[in-house]
Amino acid sequence: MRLDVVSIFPDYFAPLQLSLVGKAIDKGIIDVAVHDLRDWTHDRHNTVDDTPYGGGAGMVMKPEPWGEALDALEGAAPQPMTIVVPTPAGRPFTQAMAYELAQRERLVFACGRYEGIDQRVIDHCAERYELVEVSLGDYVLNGGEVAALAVIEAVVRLLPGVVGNPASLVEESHSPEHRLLEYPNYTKPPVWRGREVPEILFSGHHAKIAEWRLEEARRRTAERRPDLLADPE
Ligand code: 97T
Repeated sequence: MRLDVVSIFPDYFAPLQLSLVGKAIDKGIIDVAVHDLRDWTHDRHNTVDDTPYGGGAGMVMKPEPWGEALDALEGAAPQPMTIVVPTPAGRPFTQAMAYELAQRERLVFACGRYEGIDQRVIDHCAERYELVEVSLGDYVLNGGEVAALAVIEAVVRLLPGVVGNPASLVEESHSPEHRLLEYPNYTKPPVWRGREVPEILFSGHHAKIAEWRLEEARRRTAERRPDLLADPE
């Protein structure tokens, strides 16, 4: 999979070299290119934003640098592009969307700052490419960079060969097979600061353990995320 990221803060993406995503790069499973949007400006101040038509607070990202950036990326590699735009006005990002995006050949992350990107860029993307506008949740960030990092990690770990044991993808919270929060986990020592590991986990009775874990997962989900139990999707 090829990943392109366009941002006015390319340094935000240094952590992609680390950990599991970094290993996926080293193994050749993904190819990542981070681009500075200002490379596609032509004025002395490398201007990427301007005041909003109609008035209001904040600044809007100008369309021209984005148009040139997308044209350049389109010409740089042959795979069809899926444009991912993090925005608080997007569809809530889910594990199901991560599985969907993991099937694409090429993802291009367009990270906006300020109050967002001129809507004509979004409309242009929808017409010319596959476009996905995603939100990480109902809170406000300063820009799309942190959201893009989260989406990249969620997607890349689903690619074959990235996570050592693919079975671990099945059991985890929000996997399509298991729409529950994860059960509590324990390791050695058996007693820590007076706190014991639940007895059932020493029993060796695998069916009973599975039943206990499912019950714990359901209890947690009911407590913290009742919406997951109600949602038939
Ligand atoms: O708050 C934002 C600003 C810009 C781009 C994305 C976001 C955001 O994404 N998920 C939640 C908030």
